Amino acid sequence: LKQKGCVIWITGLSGSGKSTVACALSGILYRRGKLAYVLDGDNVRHGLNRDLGFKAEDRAENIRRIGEVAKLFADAGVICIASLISPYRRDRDACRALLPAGEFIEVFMDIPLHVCEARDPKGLYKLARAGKIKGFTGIDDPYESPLNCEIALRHTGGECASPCEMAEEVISYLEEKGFL
Ligand code: GGZ
Repeated sequence: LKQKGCVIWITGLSGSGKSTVACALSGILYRRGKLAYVLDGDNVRHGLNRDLGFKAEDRAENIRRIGEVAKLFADAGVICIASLISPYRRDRDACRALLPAGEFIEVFMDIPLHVCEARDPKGLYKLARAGKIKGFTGIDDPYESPLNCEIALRHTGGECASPCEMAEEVISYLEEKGFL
């Protein structure tokens, strides 16, 4: 196998664009003939992690399981893209510790809460503000920003880069580090 596996861990608030960037990224990799697989928190919660809710312990377990599965994919030579809020630094660092140095690439969707909230693609922020969802990340549950992530995808001034531009930034990083 010529391909070196790794885990691209995309963290950020709900509505920050994690899934969209993950999808754009996997599309680019597919077109380049690379084996990639997306583990999306929201999707994995329908199957493997359907027993888990959103309390801190449940989130920790959600992240732990996805981290372990991502590691298996990386071991198999796959570029595994994990996209989940993963709000706690400790949980993300535990996933990082599962992989050899350099093979865990933390990507922070650095998008301000007000931008995510204005997007509100599923109307969840509105429900959280109305108190109909309790413990919603960014509203009444914490989000701990990464302190030393490999890549931060920023919101500069008035506009966000497009999901494609963001995915290309990750691609450049992978090229630079010899994964592509
Ligand atoms: C945060 C919630 C919550 C609460 C439901 N807090 O943006 P989405 O809608 O489509 O994806 C979010 C998803 C969060 O699952 P993760 O597995 O990514 O979270 S974690 O890493 O923290 O375990 C959101 C929806 O589920 N959602 N309730 N209370 N997001």
